Amino acid sequence: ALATGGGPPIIWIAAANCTGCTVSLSNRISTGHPTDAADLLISTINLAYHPNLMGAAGDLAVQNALSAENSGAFVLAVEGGVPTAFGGRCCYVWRENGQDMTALEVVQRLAPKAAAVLSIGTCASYGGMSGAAPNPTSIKSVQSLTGVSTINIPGCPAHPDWIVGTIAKLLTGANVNRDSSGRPTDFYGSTIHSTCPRRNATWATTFGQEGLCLRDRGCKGSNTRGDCASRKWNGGINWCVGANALCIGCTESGFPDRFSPFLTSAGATPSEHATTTQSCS
Ligand code: FSX
Ligand code: SF4
Repeated sequence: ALATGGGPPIIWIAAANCTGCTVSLSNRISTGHPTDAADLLISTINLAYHPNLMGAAGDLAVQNALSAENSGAFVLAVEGGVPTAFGGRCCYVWRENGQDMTALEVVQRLAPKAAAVLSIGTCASYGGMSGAAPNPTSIKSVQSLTGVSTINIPGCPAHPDWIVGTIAKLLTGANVNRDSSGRPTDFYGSTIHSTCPRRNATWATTFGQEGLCLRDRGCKGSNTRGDCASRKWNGGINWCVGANALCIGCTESGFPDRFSPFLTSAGATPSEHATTTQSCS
């Protein structure tokens, strides 16, 4: 589907976020088509607007977005949560007819008209980092703001394959099956813990112990869904647990608050601490 280069234009809006999801997308490296970000952007998808990756700037860029909006069928991708405090004036996305437009205005206008709405990253999907307590800009997720049922691709950042794979599926016209949190089951169908190679290993007692399970150090893998253990990151080089860092729950709603502080035990009860078994199945 991607190889044909057809398909509806994609308007990518940057709301309140760190641009990590765009950086992650730019890191795509694959043996399959599209092989990298340039292949994706130049030969495969019709990206009408992206604040960081497009060649156009200023009025020309905004006109591209507005033409796509008026073309009938477009896909809206939102990166970042949407600030609602102060009339949305913490976050402007572009200038239109001489007026600065907030993410709040643009997302509310475009989402109901889009053929599909992708919430890219945990911020757009659930609030994420940008909506962390005390949430001074009253961030909302795209779905809670607009009432539109979004396809959520969480992760802080989202994996490039999760983004590209979901767009590919949309272009084929196939149904994107989602779980109760709006995530494509193709990528978020199991917990990190259930596929982790350290699942039967002894619990690590400190950091830097190669190959040991990080549960007692605070790993959130048993409460977090994603295929990081098999897919890995940075072109299949490594992943958080593989680098002896723990899973911090970044694909889940409520992240980061629900999983903080990160470096404390993820649910091991005092009685479990007292056992000598110290490995989990
Ligand atoms: Fe949030 Fe993503 Fe984390 Fe950053 O879009 S999911 S802060 S990696 O850039 O929005
Ligand atoms: Fe892997 Fe973390 Fe589960 Fe241990 S707790 S097996 S490190 S995902």
